Amino acid sequence: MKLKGAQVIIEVLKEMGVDTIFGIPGGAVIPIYDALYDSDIRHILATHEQMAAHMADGYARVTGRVGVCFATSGPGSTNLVTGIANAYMDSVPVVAITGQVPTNLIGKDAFQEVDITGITMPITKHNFIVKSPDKLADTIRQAFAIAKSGRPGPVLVDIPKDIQNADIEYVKGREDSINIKNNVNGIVSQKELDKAIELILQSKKPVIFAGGGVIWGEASAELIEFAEKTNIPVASSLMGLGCFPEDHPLSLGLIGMHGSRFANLAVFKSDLVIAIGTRFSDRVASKAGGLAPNAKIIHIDIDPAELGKNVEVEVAIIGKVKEVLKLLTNKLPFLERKEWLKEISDLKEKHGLKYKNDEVLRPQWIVEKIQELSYDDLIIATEVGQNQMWAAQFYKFKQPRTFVTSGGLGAMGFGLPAAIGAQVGRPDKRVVNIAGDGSLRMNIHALETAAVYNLPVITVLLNNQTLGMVRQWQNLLYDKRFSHTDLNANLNFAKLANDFGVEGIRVTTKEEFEKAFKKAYCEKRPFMIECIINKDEMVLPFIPAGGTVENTIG
Ligand SMILES: Cc1ncc(C[n+]2csc(CCOP(=O)(O)OP(=O)(O)O)c2C)c(N)n1
Ligand SMILES: [Mg+2]
Repeated sequence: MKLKGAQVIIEVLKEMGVDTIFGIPGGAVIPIYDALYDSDIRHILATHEQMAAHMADGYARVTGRVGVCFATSGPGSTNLVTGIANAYMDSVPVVAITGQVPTNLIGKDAFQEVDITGITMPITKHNFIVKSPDKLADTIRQAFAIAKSGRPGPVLVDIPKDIQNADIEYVKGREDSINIKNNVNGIVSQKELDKAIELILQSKKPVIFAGGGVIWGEASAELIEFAEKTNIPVASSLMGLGCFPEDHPLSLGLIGMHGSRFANLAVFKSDLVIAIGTRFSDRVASKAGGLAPNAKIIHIDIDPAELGKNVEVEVAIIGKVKEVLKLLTNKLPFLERKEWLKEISDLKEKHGLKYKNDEVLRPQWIVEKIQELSYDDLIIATEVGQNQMWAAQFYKFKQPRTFVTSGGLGAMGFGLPAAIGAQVGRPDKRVVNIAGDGSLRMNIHALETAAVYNLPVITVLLNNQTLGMVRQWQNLLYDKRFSHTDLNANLNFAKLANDFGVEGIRVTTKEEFEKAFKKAYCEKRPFMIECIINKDEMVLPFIPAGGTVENTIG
């Protein structure tokens, strides 16, 4: 069938099962948008391309599918950069399609020409520029295959305008018409497995440290089975939250810089760490060897480049975490660990997360109340800073793909657009964005998108009138020299939300919050609840960068 290049792009997206695209049109993608006009694919018009990328990212995180965004050449594509870097750092499958100036103008500083494949080289799993019409269809198919194979990540396809206008013979393919040969051959090393089993049998104080790879590897059920059979407690990185139910007796919850002291102590005292689908980021293993100084480490990951990168490991198992966990569970007997589990429950009693629960409206209470009032059935997104850490600490995640947060990049402004993308991907669920006032300022115009498409995201703004997390560091580590962290307290976010078409309610007391949240939760439309909180609230405990649990503050 003869089609225009732009039509081929839309046809291939349909082959890939794409139902939603986030983007903004422009000169270099007009042909693609023209072809989109005739298709059933839903398009969400963003207010800024960074938003489109974060929306695609949020959509991918909650659905497990590839998120797709479109941008025009030049500024459209450079606006995607933060969003692409964010997806790269957190291993999220996103395909970004950008328009490019016609091939005969490339390299001539044409209007809105920018070398976006060069710019995004270090922040994409792979990227392409399509220079010949006959490569177009397979390049897009390949982009999807790369984005979702092995360790997922973003892929960018840059398509010059003349390729979009070219006449192309299109032959329909299928979602699986391109097979990626990644370096995981599917065979798990027997030798490494045997070594792992021996270490697990010998260990008196083992812990599991689970990361986002468990979620992307769809291995939560296998993790629960493995942990229950071996009675090994499970700690989680920020990206791993939700992969193991936090109400499970074996759950330790979050570890690292803002993990509970009890969880960090449990890992610190352990003699074996079984790390699964995690990269030992410096937010967890801040000081080399300081996370678990007496432990041997078994590291299981699909990406061989992660094994031994940030910490030295005794046993490195390359493979799909789901399969490796099944193999380990089958080979191990039921193990009882009364002493270790007793030690851990004593630690929990002594060093669990706490906050002052008085009559004051406090962020920790707000997070707990959100969970209680919504019957535990939410997807939580966050911005970056204290808001993010209070959400991670006090919301008890029980299901994978229910926590959407910018982990590796820590990009303020991620939460609201990601929440919108998540809401598009999971219309059956309610998405709450726990936000900070600094971060929300960055992308507040995404509220308009929520209003226009009636996406019932609830923004719970923890308004402390400050760049709180930076202020906290200044407070604790920089002698209270609050350099440029106070924000304009006169901005009325609730009022601003109303102007964007989202009902905004400002609250200052616990009673007002409860009333407002109940209302927002009952009515299926977007809301913003602006909670005025004290700027001196802190996220505790806190292990300063480079320290260990022995340096914990709070
Ligand atoms: C794009 C971006 N710029 C700057 C930072 C540095 N930074 C990290 S947390 C933070 C403060 C965030 O303030 P707010 O959103 O109000 O959150 P709070 O900590 O007050 O809850 C800043 C400035 C960042 N992470 N991202
Ligand atoms: Mg703030």
